[in-house]
Amino acid sequence: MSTTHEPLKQWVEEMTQLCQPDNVVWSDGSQNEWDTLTQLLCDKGVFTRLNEEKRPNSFLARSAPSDVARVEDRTYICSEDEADCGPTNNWYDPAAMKELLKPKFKGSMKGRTMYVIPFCMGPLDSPLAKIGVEVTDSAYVVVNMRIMAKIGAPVLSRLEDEAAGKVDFGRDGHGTFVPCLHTVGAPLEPGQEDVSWPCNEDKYISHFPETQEIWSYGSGYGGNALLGKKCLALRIASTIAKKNGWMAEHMLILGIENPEGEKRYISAAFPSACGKTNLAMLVPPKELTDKGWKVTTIGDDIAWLWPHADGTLHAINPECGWFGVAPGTSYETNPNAMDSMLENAIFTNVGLTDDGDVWWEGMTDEAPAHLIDWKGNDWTPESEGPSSHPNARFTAPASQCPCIDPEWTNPDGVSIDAFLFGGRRESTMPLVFQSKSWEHGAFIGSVMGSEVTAAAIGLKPGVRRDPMAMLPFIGYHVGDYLQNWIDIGNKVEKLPAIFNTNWFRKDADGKWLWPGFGDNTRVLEWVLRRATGEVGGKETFIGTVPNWEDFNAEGLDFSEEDFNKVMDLDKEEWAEEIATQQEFLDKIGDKLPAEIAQERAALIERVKG
Ligand code: GTP
Ligand code: SPV
Ligand code: MN
Repeated sequence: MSTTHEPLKQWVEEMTQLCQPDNVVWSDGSQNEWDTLTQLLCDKGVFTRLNEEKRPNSFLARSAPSDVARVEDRTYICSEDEADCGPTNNWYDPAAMKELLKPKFKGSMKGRTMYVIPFCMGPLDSPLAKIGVEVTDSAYVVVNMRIMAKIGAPVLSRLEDEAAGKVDFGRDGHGTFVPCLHTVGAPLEPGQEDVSWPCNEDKYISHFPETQEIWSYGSGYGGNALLGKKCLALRIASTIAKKNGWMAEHMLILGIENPEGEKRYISAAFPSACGKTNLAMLVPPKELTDKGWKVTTIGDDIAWLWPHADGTLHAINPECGWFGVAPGTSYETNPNAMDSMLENAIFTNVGLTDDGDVWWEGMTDEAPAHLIDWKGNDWTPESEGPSSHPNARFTAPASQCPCIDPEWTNPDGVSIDAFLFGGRRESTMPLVFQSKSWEHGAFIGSVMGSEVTAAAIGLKPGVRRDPMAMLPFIGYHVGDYLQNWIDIGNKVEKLPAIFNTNWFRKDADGKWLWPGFGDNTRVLEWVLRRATGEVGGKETFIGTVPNWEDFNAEGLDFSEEDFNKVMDLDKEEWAEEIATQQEFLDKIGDKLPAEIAQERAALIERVKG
């Protein structure tokens, strides 16, 4: 296979010259290709085929212990001007980065096959869709990409037809693609035996926002290697969105239907491993389901949003699958995720049961008596350390999710009524509050904080500021990013209402103050009733909070006293909170939007008052 798209053909030829693979294979995205590659991965010992009866067409992979998550300190934004990168990203001069990386990429695919994967983020016929082409020496990447995006022949012919002037969907970047170069950085000398997870200790996840290119070196894991996800759909897309007046956000999108049968959509930005997948596909508790509350899923990780002609913000999910955190996922906490991965799924860094299925911490109350752990060793409940890595993940097709929303592939997207921001906060942050305005909401998002999780390696433990959960994913200056939020506020007639949530508050003994998971529907109910103006609230210095009378705790062992605890506002904690918010805002410097500074000043006045 090759292509009639001249620039693509030329780029693939250049990459072949540079990386010197033994051969080049164009991915067509077919079932046959999946069957061949998964078998090849089994033969090479990268994959273990799971029990065909228990988990048909599904596979387990174990990564190298040094390659288990995103590497933020090795992630670069290579803008011409350092000032366009901003204080929250690692900057490198684009020409210098290419000079640095070229010798590393040179011959990096020796002894391996180079796969060429045309992929499309967003519905193929959406004007917002972005086409990328990833060349990679990892077959693991190809099969994961097949779940996470549309790949192969249909994408390539769309690109060729656009370039030849045969079709026009008004796609931004008509006829062009984002070149995405990926190698695990482990060439094989003739006769050299391969390892099951090749990678390189040296890692570079490099983005060139001005020329819209991605060069990723040395890692085979997740967001480092599946380049359509964080690299394209967030870092590169966020720079395009800023330029063209839309938004690329680290947000889930869910649909919620009330007992009157009215359907609305909510988007929520929580940092990595802070509950987006869980909220996106939550099952309301019985008392609410019986009344007619229903939740459906559009996306669990990324939302692209734009001011729609109908006067609202519309959103699409650019992805086609879930790349979700496995530990903690169970039929108790997230049955829809569990059902999504019953077949045709890939599991990375989880435990293998004696009957050829998977297990991880939290999947069942009782651990199996014996497993092979994520490092390939025997494991029993007495073993030291968990059987699965804390950032172990499942890759599963969104189409297999029982609560997938009928609109999930609609190129026109869905209209968003509310945004939620939130992180993991043991203290200070109440269960829920509403912003006073769009600008106030943007301020709340800009100083969001969260206790760090295992989704990225090398981070200092503790609370870190993570504006709109986008800290590691903004492809440009954080101040300009916040300005984009303010600007969108002036472009949309009927803006979503903005809320902050915290499912993770604890008491003095370290126990959760809120049951979370399905019961979060109770918070969503209040959010919707506020967004539609059906219910009042109590004004506080941080925003509007629910009155106990309006909070639906029906059927829940949760008293007014419990509610007051999880909603408590402690002025001493808030004084500390505001001081640490300031440390972060100071870093942004001159580019901090005036509206954000004003909202902050107003908060300080209210706290004094
Ligand atoms: P990325 O895929 O990394 O962007 O993260 P995500 O936001 O999709 O994370 P995910 O939903 O997979 O988060 C999983 C973690 O959040 C697990 O440890 C869950 O137990 C925990 N979690 C999710 N929802 C809740 C909740 O309502 N309450 C509590 N206490 N924990 C929750
Ligand atoms: C995240 O870390 O936010 C993820 C997982 O969604 S990864 O794709 O590895 O970035
Ligand atoms: Mn994510």
